[in-house]
Amino acid sequence: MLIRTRRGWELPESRATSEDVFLNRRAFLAGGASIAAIAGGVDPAAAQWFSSSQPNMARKPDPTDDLYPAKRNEAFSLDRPLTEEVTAAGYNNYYEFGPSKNIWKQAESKKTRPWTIKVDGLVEKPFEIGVDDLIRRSQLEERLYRFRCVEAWSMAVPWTGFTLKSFLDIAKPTSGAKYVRFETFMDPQMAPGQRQSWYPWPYVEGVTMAEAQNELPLLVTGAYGKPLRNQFGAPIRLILPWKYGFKSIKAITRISFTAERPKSYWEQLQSAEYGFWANVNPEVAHPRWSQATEQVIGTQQRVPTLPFNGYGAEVAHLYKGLEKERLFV
Ligand SMILES: Nc1nc2c(c(=O)[nH]1)N[C@H]1C(S)=C(S)[C@@H](COP(=O)(O)O)O[C@H]1N2
Ligand SMILES: [Mo]
Repeated sequence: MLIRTRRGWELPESRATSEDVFLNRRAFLAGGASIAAIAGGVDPAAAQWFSSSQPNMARKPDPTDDLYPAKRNEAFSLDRPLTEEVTAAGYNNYYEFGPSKNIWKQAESKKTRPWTIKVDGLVEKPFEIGVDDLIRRSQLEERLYRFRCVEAWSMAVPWTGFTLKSFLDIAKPTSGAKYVRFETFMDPQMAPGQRQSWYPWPYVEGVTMAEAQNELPLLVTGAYGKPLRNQFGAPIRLILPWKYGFKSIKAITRISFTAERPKSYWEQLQSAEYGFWANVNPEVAHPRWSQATEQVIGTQQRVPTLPFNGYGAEVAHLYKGLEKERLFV
């Protein structure tokens, strides 16, 4: 067995671009994790290091197999090639299963059925719905979206899902609802990362009602023309293509409508570095690295990062009058 031990405080700063490098330092000091998550775009060699183990591309049968591939919505086209499935499936952030990018294997232990989603808070009537029920009641479509992680790497993925907007018709929020709060499953037995008590589990994210009503946010249930793989956040996740990747929460079990702004997982951990809005902006550097360019995973290319990740025409208007807020963190 190959054991990589590198003491956290010895990481060269140029490679320390991971969202949780700070945490790993704490973990090392506490004698915890033995793998440092130091991948990101700054050092392409580091990115290759993480994709050195090829994911197993065989898939188990899924109760929604008959719904895929869904019809592609041609309105969402790309300025770059799609990332190869095997590349995207072998380079993930999923801290419930560990701090490395190479968690596809660990994520196989996630049990994705039965799976229910609790809908509560400021809604006409709280309810629970089985994920297959929800998927079959919704209109699935495929969209090609760019995806930009705050660590300055990017990919382009054909996601399948339904709009968050369409889900609002099912959830029926009341007029007092100002935010939508999403929560990931909590099961430390199944997800070893959740046994690490210095993380504020479960993973939480949120958007405003105005953002939820926009055409772009997708509740994603598939990728590459198939039901979602575990490492991508099966059976259902959010995708917000104009925001840094950490906003796109995986494996959702609860959706709540609130009057108060939810405090996300990363904000709870490090509010100096991660805030609520997290809109992609090449001009606002992360406190520890530039956001001007991004490493396209699976290639040797670095390309300029676009404001709102190239989706400004669709979403920039949502932020008028909010200029005083930390919109790009
Ligand atoms: N529940 C949960 N959701 C999550 C994460 C996570 O660790 N746990 N990581 C986030 C981050 S930092 C990124 S970049 C994307 C990665 O999505 P991908 O693995 O499909 O590329 O998922 C986001 N959603
Ligand atoms: Mo990320």
